[in-house]
Amino acid sequence: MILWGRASSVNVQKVLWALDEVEQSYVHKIVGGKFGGLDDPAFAAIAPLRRVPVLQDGDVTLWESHAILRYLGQNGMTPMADTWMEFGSTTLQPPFIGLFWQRVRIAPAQQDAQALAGHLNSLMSGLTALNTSLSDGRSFVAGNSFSMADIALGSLFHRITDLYPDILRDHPHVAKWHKSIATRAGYRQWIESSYDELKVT
Ligand SMILES: N[C@@H](CCC(=O)N[C@@H](CS)C(=O)NCC(=O)O)C(=O)O
Repeated sequence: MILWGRASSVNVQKVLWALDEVEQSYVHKIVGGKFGGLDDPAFAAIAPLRRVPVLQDGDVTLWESHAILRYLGQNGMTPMADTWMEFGSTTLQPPFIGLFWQRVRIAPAQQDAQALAGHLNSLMSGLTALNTSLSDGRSFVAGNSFSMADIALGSLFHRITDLYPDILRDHPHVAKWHKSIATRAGYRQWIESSYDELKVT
């Protein structure tokens, strides 16, 4: 397999973590961000949006990080895992991205306090829904087995808790789940990494 994408992208990090979980070997082609290369013809030909990640497996080419997770997770993808992955795409990740851009990727002088507050509010609603659901005591997002849904959601939490260290104080079930997935080798290697290269000052 060939994975295209810079390791500082949270969407690429999901795939790196997933490849580690399924013990799949791959060639890593680092493009995007400060590395450029998204407009190179070889990349543009396989990535209509010229965004990362892109995964190639023989004749199969996939983009959209959650589609890639589903592909890698094939046998372990349950309807519940799928549901929580969609929750990630539609509910949890959009406010996280908005918040991350406001706090990290936009110069302080250009930051919009009202937009930031809106993103934080939406993120908290998503966290509350996840916390309420996890209060049934299950170990992972989609049941008692680790799944790609844990990667889709869990990949956001290093940055969330780094930016807002107390954010899980009132979400104990999410905090417990995060503590457990954060011990996995793929999380440690790919998710728990510095995002200094993305900071605009
Ligand atoms: N919905 C897409 C989002 C892809 C995306 O926005 N990728 C960003 C990185 S997180 C990108 O390619 N940005 C341009 C760059 O890295 O130069 C996914 O989940 O894969």
